Amino acid sequence: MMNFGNLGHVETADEYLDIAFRQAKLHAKEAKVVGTQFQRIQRRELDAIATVARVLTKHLTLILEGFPKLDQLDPFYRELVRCVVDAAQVKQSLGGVNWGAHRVEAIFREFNDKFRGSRDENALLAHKRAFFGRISSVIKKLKSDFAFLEEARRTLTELPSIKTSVPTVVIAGFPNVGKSTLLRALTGSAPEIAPYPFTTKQMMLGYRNHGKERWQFIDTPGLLDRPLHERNPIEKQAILALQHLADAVLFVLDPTESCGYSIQDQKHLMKEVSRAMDVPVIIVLNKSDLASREQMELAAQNMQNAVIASAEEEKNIDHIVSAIGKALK
Ligand SMILES: Nc1nc2c(ncn2[C@@H]2O[C@H](COP(=O)(O)OP(=O)(O)O)[C@@H](O)[C@H]2O)c(=O)[nH]1
Ligand SMILES: [Mg+2]
Repeated sequence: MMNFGNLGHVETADEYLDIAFRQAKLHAKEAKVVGTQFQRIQRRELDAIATVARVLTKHLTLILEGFPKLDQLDPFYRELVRCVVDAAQVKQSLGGVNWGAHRVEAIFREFNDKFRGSRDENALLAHKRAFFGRISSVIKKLKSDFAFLEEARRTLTELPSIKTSVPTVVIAGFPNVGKSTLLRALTGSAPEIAPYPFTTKQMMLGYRNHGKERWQFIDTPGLLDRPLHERNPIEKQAILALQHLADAVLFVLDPTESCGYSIQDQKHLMKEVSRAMDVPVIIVLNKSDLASREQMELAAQNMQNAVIASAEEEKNIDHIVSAIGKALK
Protein backbone atom coordinates (compact mmCIF):
# COMPACT_ATOMS: atom_id res chain seq x y z
CA MET A 1 0.00 0.00 0.00
CA MET A 2 1.03 3.53 -0.57
CA ASN A 3 2.04 5.62 2.41
CA PHE A 4 2.16 9.39 2.27
CA GLY A 5 2.25 9.83 6.03
CA ASN A 6 5.56 11.67 6.01
CA LEU A 7 4.84 13.81 3.01
CA GLY A 8 4.02 17.29 4.28
CA HIS A 9 2.91 20.28 2.26
CA VAL A 10 5.45 21.79 -0.06
CA GLU A 11 5.39 25.55 0.56
CA THR A 12 6.14 28.39 -1.82
CA ALA A 13 9.63 29.87 -2.22
CA ASP A 14 8.56 33.06 -0.43
CA GLU A 15 7.11 31.07 2.43
CA TYR A 16 10.36 29.14 2.93
CA LEU A 17 12.37 32.38 2.92
CA ASP A 18 9.93 33.95 5.41
CA ILE A 19 10.19 30.98 7.75
CA ALA A 20 13.98 31.00 7.64
CA PHE A 21 14.40 34.75 8.11
CA ARG A 22 11.77 34.87 10.86
CA GLN A 23 13.52 32.09 12.77
CA ALA A 24 16.85 33.86 12.36
CA LYS A 25 15.42 37.06 13.87
CA LEU A 26 13.84 35.19 16.77
CA HIS A 27 17.07 33.39 17.42
CA ALA A 28 19.13 36.58 17.36
CA LYS A 29 16.92 38.19 20.03
CA GLU A 30 17.35 35.27 22.37
CA ALA A 31 21.10 34.82 21.93
CA LYS A 32 23.15 35.96 24.91
CA VAL A 33 26.59 37.00 23.75
CA VAL A 34 29.54 38.67 25.40
CA GLY A 35 32.56 40.62 24.19
CA THR A 36 33.06 44.01 22.61
CA GLN A 37 30.13 45.60 20.81
CA PHE A 38 31.51 44.58 17.41
CA GLN A 39 32.13 41.02 18.60
CA ARG A 40 28.56 40.84 19.84
CA ILE A 41 27.17 42.04 16.51
CA GLN A 42 29.45 39.68 14.61
CA ARG A 43 28.35 36.75 16.78
CA ARG A 44 24.66 37.64 16.26
CA GLU A 45 24.99 37.91 12.52
CA LEU A 46 26.89 34.63 12.33
CA ASP A 47 24.09 33.02 14.31
CA ALA A 48 21.52 34.52 11.98
CA ILE A 49 23.03 33.17 8.79
CA ALA A 50 23.61 29.78 10.41
CA THR A 51 19.91 29.69 11.37
CA VAL A 52 18.79 30.68 7.87
CA ALA A 53 20.95 27.95 6.34
CA ARG A 54 19.88 25.32 8.88
CA VAL A 55 16.14 26.04 8.55
CA LEU A 56 16.25 26.02 4.76
CA THR A 57 18.31 22.83 4.53
CA LYS A 58 15.96 21.16 6.99
CA HIS A 59 12.88 22.01 4.92
CA LEU A 60 14.47 21.06 1.62
CA THR A 61 15.64 17.74 3.09
CA LEU A 62 12.12 17.08 4.39
CA ILE A 63 10.81 17.40 0.83
CA LEU A 64 13.53 15.09 -0.51
CA GLU A 65 12.97 12.44 2.14
CA GLY A 66 9.19 12.70 2.31
CA PHE A 67 8.44 12.44 -1.38
CA PRO A 68 7.71 8.84 -2.44
CA LYS A 69 10.51 7.35 -4.52
CA LEU A 70 8.58 6.44 -7.64
CA ASP A 71 10.94 3.66 -8.69
CA GLN A 72 10.65 2.01 -5.27
CA LEU A 73 6.85 1.81 -5.34
CA ASP A 74 4.86 -1.35 -5.86
CA PRO A 75 4.47 -1.78 -9.66
CA PHE A 76 0.73 -1.17 -9.43
CA TYR A 77 1.23 2.20 -7.79
CA ARG A 78 4.17 3.01 -10.02
CA GLU A 79 1.94 2.71 -13.09
CA LEU A 80 -0.96 4.41 -11.36
CA VAL A 81 1.24 7.33 -10.36
CA ARG A 82 2.27 7.68 -14.00
CA CYS A 83 -1.41 8.13 -14.86
CA VAL A 84 -1.67 11.22 -12.74
CA VAL A 85 1.73 12.90 -12.50
CA ASP A 86 4.65 13.50 -14.82
CA ALA A 87 7.23 11.19 -13.21
CA ALA A 88 10.15 12.71 -15.12
CA GLN A 89 9.18 16.17 -13.92
CA VAL A 90 8.96 14.89 -10.33
CA LYS A 91 12.51 13.59 -10.66
CA GLN A 92 13.71 16.84 -12.15
CA SER A 93 12.04 18.99 -9.50
CA LEU A 94 13.43 16.84 -6.68
CA GLY A 95 16.83 17.24 -8.35
CA GLY A 96 16.28 20.99 -8.19
CA VAL A 97 15.48 20.84 -4.49
CA ASN A 98 18.61 18.76 -3.90
CA TRP A 99 20.69 21.32 -5.79
CA GLY A 100 19.12 24.07 -3.65
CA ALA A 101 20.05 22.32 -0.41
CA HIS A 102 23.68 22.02 -1.51
CA ARG A 103 23.82 25.64 -2.72
CA VAL A 104 22.47 26.90 0.63
CA GLU A 105 25.17 24.99 2.48
CA ALA A 106 27.92 26.21 0.18
CA ILE A 107 26.80 29.84 0.40
CA PHE A 108 26.64 29.55 4.17
CA ARG A 109 30.22 28.23 4.35
CA GLU A 110 31.44 30.99 2.10
CA PHE A 111 29.79 33.73 4.14
CA ASN A 112 30.68 32.18 7.46
CA ASP A 113 34.32 32.80 6.49
CA LYS A 114 33.56 36.31 5.24
CA PHE A 115 31.72 37.23 8.46
CA ARG A 116 34.57 35.94 10.60
CA GLY A 117 37.07 37.87 8.53
CA SER A 118 35.13 41.14 8.83
CA ARG A 119 36.80 43.83 10.89
CA ASP A 120 34.03 46.44 11.06
CA GLU A 121 30.30 46.78 11.08
CA ASN A 122 30.01 48.16 7.53
CA ALA A 123 31.79 45.19 6.04
CA LEU A 124 29.56 42.90 8.04
CA LEU A 125 26.39 44.62 6.83
CA ALA A 126 27.52 44.45 3.21
CA HIS A 127 28.18 40.70 3.56
CA LYS A 128 24.83 40.23 5.24
CA ARG A 129 22.98 41.88 2.34
CA ALA A 130 24.94 39.81 -0.13
CA PHE A 131 24.19 36.61 1.79
CA PHE A 132 20.45 37.27 1.91
CA GLY A 133 20.47 38.14 -1.79
CA ARG A 134 22.32 34.97 -2.80
CA ILE A 135 20.15 32.72 -0.63
CA SER A 136 16.92 34.34 -1.85
CA SER A 137 17.93 33.92 -5.45
CA VAL A 138 18.66 30.19 -4.96
CA ILE A 139 15.32 29.56 -3.26
CA LYS A 140 13.42 31.66 -5.79
CA LYS A 141 14.92 29.64 -8.62
CA LEU A 142 13.02 26.68 -7.14
CA LYS A 143 9.67 28.46 -7.28
CA SER A 144 8.18 26.34 -10.07
CA ASP A 145 9.67 23.12 -8.63
CA PHE A 146 7.98 23.76 -5.28
CA ALA A 147 4.69 24.51 -7.03
CA PHE A 148 4.93 21.40 -9.18
CA LEU A 149 5.86 19.14 -6.24
CA GLU A 150 3.00 20.46 -4.13
CA GLU A 151 0.54 19.81 -6.93
CA ALA A 152 1.96 16.30 -7.44
CA ARG A 153 1.80 15.63 -3.70
CA ARG A 154 -1.85 16.61 -3.60
CA THR A 155 -2.63 14.38 -6.57
CA LEU A 156 -0.75 11.43 -5.04
CA THR A 157 -2.62 11.64 -1.76
CA GLU A 158 -5.84 11.26 -3.75
CA LEU A 159 -4.84 7.88 -5.16
CA PRO A 160 -7.02 5.02 -3.94
CA SER A 161 -5.68 2.99 -1.06
CA ILE A 162 -5.57 -0.54 -2.40
CA LYS A 163 -3.87 -3.57 -0.93
CA THR A 164 -1.19 -4.73 -3.35
CA SER A 165 -0.16 -7.84 -1.43
CA VAL A 166 -3.43 -9.80 -1.24
CA PRO A 167 -4.83 -12.06 -3.98
CA THR A 168 -6.87 -9.73 -6.14
CA VAL A 169 -9.69 -10.45 -8.57
CA VAL A 170 -10.60 -7.71 -11.03
CA ILE A 171 -14.21 -7.78 -12.24
CA ALA A 172 -14.77 -6.88 -15.89
CA GLY A 173 -17.59 -6.80 -18.43
CA PHE A 174 -19.88 -4.31 -20.18
CA PRO A 175 -22.05 -1.99 -18.09
CA ASN A 176 -25.24 -3.52 -16.62
CA VAL A 177 -24.16 -7.14 -16.97
CA GLY A 178 -24.25 -7.48 -13.17
CA LYS A 179 -20.70 -6.71 -11.96
CA SER A 180 -21.74 -4.68 -8.94
CA THR A 181 -24.44 -7.19 -8.03
CA LEU A 182 -21.88 -9.98 -8.26
CA LEU A 183 -19.35 -8.05 -6.17
CA ARG A 184 -21.96 -7.74 -3.43
CA ALA A 185 -22.93 -11.41 -3.72
CA LEU A 186 -19.28 -12.50 -3.46
CA THR A 187 -18.28 -10.25 -0.62
CA GLY A 188 -21.53 -10.16 1.28
CA SER A 189 -21.47 -6.47 2.03
CA ALA A 190 -21.66 -3.03 0.55
CA PRO A 191 -18.41 -2.32 -1.27
CA GLU A 192 -15.83 0.17 -0.13
CA ILE A 193 -15.61 3.05 -2.49
CA ALA A 194 -12.22 4.35 -3.56
CA PRO A 195 -11.92 7.55 -5.54
CA TYR A 196 -10.37 7.31 -8.92
CA PRO A 197 -8.23 10.31 -9.71
CA PHE A 198 -8.48 10.16 -13.48
CA THR A 199 -12.14 9.36 -14.07
CA THR A 200 -15.38 10.66 -12.67
CA LYS A 201 -16.27 7.11 -11.73
CA GLN A 202 -15.37 5.36 -8.52
CA MET A 203 -13.63 2.10 -7.90
CA MET A 204 -15.49 -0.49 -5.80
CA LEU A 205 -13.62 -2.77 -3.43
CA GLY A 206 -14.83 -5.83 -1.56
CA TYR A 207 -13.18 -8.55 0.49
CA ARG A 208 -13.94 -12.21 1.09
CA ASN A 209 -12.26 -14.63 3.45
CA HIS A 210 -11.42 -17.94 1.84
CA GLY A 211 -9.78 -20.44 4.17
CA LYS A 212 -6.75 -18.62 5.51
CA GLU A 213 -6.72 -16.20 2.59
CA ARG A 214 -8.40 -12.90 2.16
CA TRP A 215 -9.34 -12.09 -1.39
CA GLN A 216 -9.73 -8.59 -2.72
CA PHE A 217 -12.31 -7.88 -5.42
CA ILE A 218 -12.19 -4.75 -7.51
CA ASP A 219 -14.81 -3.36 -9.85
CA THR A 220 -13.36 -0.60 -12.01
CA PRO A 221 -16.14 1.20 -13.87
CA GLY A 222 -14.86 2.92 -16.97
CA LEU A 223 -11.79 0.77 -17.54
CA LEU A 224 -12.60 -2.84 -18.38
CA ASP A 225 -16.15 -2.26 -19.53
CA ARG A 226 -15.73 -1.17 -23.13
CA PRO A 227 -13.54 -1.78 -26.17
CA LEU A 228 -9.91 -0.79 -26.02
CA HIS A 229 -10.07 1.70 -28.89
CA GLU A 230 -12.59 3.77 -26.95
CA ARG A 231 -10.19 4.31 -24.08
CA ASN A 232 -7.97 7.35 -23.81
CA PRO A 233 -4.22 7.12 -23.06
CA ILE A 234 -4.70 7.69 -19.34
CA GLU A 235 -7.28 4.92 -19.13
CA LYS A 236 -4.91 2.64 -21.03
CA GLN A 237 -2.22 3.50 -18.51
CA ALA A 238 -4.64 2.72 -15.67
CA ILE A 239 -5.28 -0.69 -17.24
CA LEU A 240 -1.54 -1.24 -17.27
CA ALA A 241 -1.60 -0.57 -13.53
CA LEU A 242 -4.40 -3.10 -13.09
CA GLN A 243 -2.26 -5.73 -14.80
CA HIS A 244 0.15 -5.56 -11.87
CA LEU A 245 -2.66 -5.77 -9.36
CA ALA A 246 -4.86 -8.52 -10.83
CA ASP A 247 -4.18 -12.16 -10.03
CA ALA A 248 -7.34 -13.19 -11.86
CA VAL A 249 -10.11 -11.58 -13.87
CA LEU A 250 -13.78 -12.33 -13.38
CA PHE A 251 -15.40 -11.57 -16.72
CA VAL A 252 -19.16 -11.20 -16.50
CA LEU A 253 -21.40 -11.79 -19.54
CA ASP A 254 -25.11 -11.14 -19.80
CA PRO A 255 -26.57 -13.82 -22.15
CA THR A 256 -29.98 -12.09 -22.04
CA GLU A 257 -28.47 -8.99 -23.65
CA SER A 258 -30.77 -6.96 -21.39
CA CYS A 259 -27.64 -4.97 -20.57
CA GLY A 260 -27.90 -3.50 -24.06
CA TYR A 261 -24.87 -5.21 -25.62
CA SER A 262 -25.00 -8.17 -27.98
CA ILE A 263 -23.38 -11.40 -26.86
CA GLN A 264 -20.94 -11.12 -29.79
CA ASP A 265 -19.77 -7.72 -28.62
CA GLN A 266 -19.48 -9.04 -25.06
CA LYS A 267 -17.36 -12.00 -26.16
CA HIS A 268 -15.20 -9.70 -28.20
CA LEU A 269 -14.56 -7.51 -25.19
CA MET A 270 -13.81 -10.62 -23.15
CA LYS A 271 -11.06 -11.63 -25.58
CA GLU A 272 -9.64 -8.13 -25.54
CA VAL A 273 -9.58 -8.00 -21.74
CA SER A 274 -8.06 -11.51 -21.52
CA ARG A 275 -5.28 -10.45 -23.85
CA ALA A 276 -4.68 -7.19 -22.01
CA MET A 277 -4.60 -8.64 -18.52
CA ASP A 278 -2.57 -11.80 -19.03
CA VAL A 279 -3.91 -13.63 -15.92
CA PRO A 280 -6.45 -16.47 -15.59
CA VAL A 281 -9.92 -15.35 -16.64
CA ILE A 282 -13.03 -16.81 -15.03
CA ILE A 283 -16.08 -16.39 -17.25
CA VAL A 284 -19.45 -15.92 -15.60
CA LEU A 285 -22.64 -16.29 -17.66
CA ASN A 286 -24.83 -14.19 -15.42
CA LYS A 287 -28.60 -13.66 -15.16
CA SER A 288 -29.30 -17.39 -15.42
CA ASP A 289 -32.65 -16.72 -13.76
CA LEU A 290 -33.65 -14.58 -16.71
CA ALA A 291 -31.89 -16.23 -19.66
CA SER A 292 -33.63 -18.66 -22.00
CA ARG A 293 -31.96 -21.96 -22.79
CA GLU A 294 -31.15 -20.69 -26.32
CA GLN A 295 -29.53 -17.56 -24.94
CA MET A 296 -27.41 -19.62 -22.55
CA GLU A 297 -26.37 -22.04 -25.28
CA LEU A 298 -25.41 -19.24 -27.62
CA ALA A 299 -23.39 -17.53 -24.89
CA ALA A 300 -21.66 -20.76 -23.88
CA GLN A 301 -20.56 -21.59 -27.43
CA ASN A 302 -16.78 -22.03 -27.73
CA MET A 303 -16.29 -21.24 -24.06
CA GLN A 304 -14.56 -23.61 -21.76
CA ASN A 305 -15.18 -23.49 -18.05
CA ALA A 306 -17.80 -20.78 -18.06
CA VAL A 307 -19.80 -20.65 -14.81
CA ILE A 308 -23.55 -20.21 -15.19
CA ALA A 309 -24.85 -18.09 -12.31
CA SER A 310 -27.29 -15.51 -11.09
CA ALA A 311 -25.78 -12.70 -9.10
CA GLU A 312 -29.19 -11.29 -8.31
CA GLU A 313 -30.54 -14.56 -6.88
CA GLU A 314 -27.13 -15.60 -5.55
CA LYS A 315 -27.20 -18.85 -7.50
CA ASN A 316 -23.96 -20.74 -8.11
CA ILE A 317 -21.86 -18.19 -6.27
CA ASP A 318 -20.05 -21.18 -4.71
CA HIS A 319 -19.10 -22.38 -8.21
CA ILE A 320 -17.60 -19.00 -8.95
CA VAL A 321 -15.71 -19.12 -5.65
CA SER A 322 -14.19 -22.51 -6.41
CA ALA A 323 -13.23 -21.36 -9.92
CA ILE A 324 -11.48 -18.36 -8.36
CA GLY A 325 -9.73 -20.66 -5.89
CA LYS A 326 -8.36 -22.72 -8.78
CA ALA A 327 -7.35 -19.67 -10.77
CA LEU A 328 -5.46 -18.17 -7.85
CA LYS A 329 -3.41 -21.33 -7.22
N1 LIG B 1 -32.41 -11.01 -13.45
C1 LIG B 1 -31.18 -10.67 -13.09
N2 LIG B 1 -30.81 -9.39 -13.05
C2 LIG B 1 -29.55 -9.10 -12.66
C3 LIG B 1 -28.62 -10.10 -12.33
N3 LIG B 1 -27.44 -9.49 -11.98
C4 LIG B 1 -27.66 -8.17 -12.12
N4 LIG B 1 -28.90 -7.93 -12.51
C5 LIG B 1 -29.54 -6.64 -12.78
O1 LIG B 1 -28.86 -6.00 -13.85
C6 LIG B 1 -28.79 -4.61 -13.64
C7 LIG B 1 -27.33 -4.18 -13.70
O2 LIG B 1 -26.63 -4.78 -12.62
P1 LIG B 1 -25.30 -4.13 -12.04
O3 LIG B 1 -24.79 -5.07 -11.00
O4 LIG B 1 -25.50 -2.75 -11.63
O5 LIG B 1 -24.39 -4.17 -13.34
P2 LIG B 1 -22.94 -3.50 -13.60
O6 LIG B 1 -23.19 -2.25 -14.35
O7 LIG B 1 -22.22 -4.51 -14.43
O8 LIG B 1 -22.31 -3.28 -12.28
C8 LIG B 1 -29.41 -4.34 -12.30
O9 LIG B 1 -30.73 -3.93 -12.49
C9 LIG B 1 -29.37 -5.68 -11.60
O10 LIG B 1 -30.41 -5.83 -10.69
C10 LIG B 1 -29.05 -11.47 -12.38
O11 LIG B 1 -28.30 -12.41 -12.08
N5 LIG B 1 -30.32 -11.68 -12.77
MG1 LIG C 1 -21.65 -1.45 -11.51
